[in-house]
Amino acid sequence: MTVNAERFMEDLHKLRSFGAAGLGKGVVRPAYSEADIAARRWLAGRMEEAGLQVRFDPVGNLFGLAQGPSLLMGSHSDSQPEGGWLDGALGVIAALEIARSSARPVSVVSFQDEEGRFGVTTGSAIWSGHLPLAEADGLSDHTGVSFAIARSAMADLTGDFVDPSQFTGFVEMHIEQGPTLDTEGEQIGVVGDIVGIRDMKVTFEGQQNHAGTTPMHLRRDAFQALGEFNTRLGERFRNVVTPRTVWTIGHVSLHPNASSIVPGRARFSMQWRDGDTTRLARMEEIIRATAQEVAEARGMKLSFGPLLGLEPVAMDPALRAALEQGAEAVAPGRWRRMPSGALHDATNVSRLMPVAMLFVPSIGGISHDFAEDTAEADLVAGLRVLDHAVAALGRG
Ligand code: HGY
Ligand code: MN
Ligand code: MN
Ligand code: MN
Repeated sequence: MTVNAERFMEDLHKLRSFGAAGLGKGVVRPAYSEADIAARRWLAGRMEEAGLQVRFDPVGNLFGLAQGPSLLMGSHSDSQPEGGWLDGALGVIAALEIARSSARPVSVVSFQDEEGRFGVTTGSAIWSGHLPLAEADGLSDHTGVSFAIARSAMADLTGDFVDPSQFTGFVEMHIEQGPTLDTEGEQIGVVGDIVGIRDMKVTFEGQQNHAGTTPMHLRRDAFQALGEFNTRLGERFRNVVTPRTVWTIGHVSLHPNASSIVPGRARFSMQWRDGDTTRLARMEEIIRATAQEVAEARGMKLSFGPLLGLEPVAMDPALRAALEQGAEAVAPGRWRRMPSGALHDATNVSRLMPVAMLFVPSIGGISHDFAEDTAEADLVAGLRVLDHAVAALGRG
C-alpha cells in the first residue's frame, strides 16, 4: 500500500475545522479547550478506523496503538492562543496516514499542551518523566486556572499512562516555523538537533497610585521597571549571545491595567533559547541580576516563578539517516540538515527512545500566527519522505 495524499489533505483540513479562526487558515485550539477536546475525539475515531487501539492517558495525550512493537509517530493537536493550522496538526495527520498505509506497525500520538498553556511541552514532558504529574498539577495558566482543573475536563476519556517500551523510536514531522527552507527554495529539512529552552515568570511590584497627581519622581511604576529591565537586558546579553540565541517577553499582565492608574504590578513571561546549556545558565544569572538591580533602584518588590526548561538534544543518527535517504529520494538536492529553534515533543520523547524529526517549509517563515501556511506540494513531499524512511527502517 502507498500513502494516499488526497485522504491526508482531507484529514488535515478536517482537523483545522476544530477551532477554525481568522480570515486565512488560522486556528484557536488551546489545550483542553472545547475545540481541542472535540478534535481529540475526532482523531480517536480516525485512529480506530485505521485499526489502532485508542488510549488517552491521565493528561489527555492521545495514542493510537498498533499491535506489538511499533514505531511511534506524531506530534500535537493543541494550538497557540492564535495559531496556524499546521503547527503540530501536520505531524499527527501525517502519522495517521503512514499508520494506515505502511506495511510495518506504526502507532500514532497527539501530545497534549505542547504549546505550553501550562508549562513547556507539558503533555510529553509528563509522559517522559521530565515533569512529575503532581508538580504539573500545581502549574497554572495566565488566567489562574490550574493544570489539575484543566485536565479534569477530559476525565471521562482518560486512563493509564501508555508503556513506552513497546515503541522502537519516535519520528515527528513538523513545519519549520522559520525562514530557512522557504528562502533557500528547499523542500525538506532533516533536523540535526533541537535547542534548549528556559521559561520563568517574573513579577515587579511597586505602588499603584493616581496617574494625575503622583509626581514622576515619587512613582514606583511597575511598567517603567519592566521597560528598563528589557532595555538593560538587551545590553547585558550583547557579549554573551550568538546569532542563534533568542529571548522573548511574550506575555505581560499589568495590574490593574487602566489608563489613569500608575501600574502597581507587572507580571511577565521571560523565555530564552539556545543550543548550549552553559549559555542558558549564564543568561539566567544575567536575567536575575538585572531584574534585581532594577528592582532595587526603583523600590520594587521582585519575585521569580519556577524555572521551567528543556535541554538541547541531538537526533538519533540511524533514524536521521533514514529520513535523509528519504529526502534524497523525494527531493534530490532540495533538502538540508538543520537545527530546530522551535521546541518539539521529540525533545521529551528522546528520554525514552531514539527520536528524529523532519521539516517542510513555512511560507514567509511565519508561524504562531493565523497566516502560517505551507504549499500543498511540500506537505505531500514531507509525507512521502516519511513513507520512504519507514519502509527503509522496516527493511533495516
Ligand atoms: O514554542 C515552541 O517552540 C513550540 O511551538 N512549542
Ligand atoms: Mn508545534
Ligand atoms: Mn507551536
Ligand atoms: Mn479619581
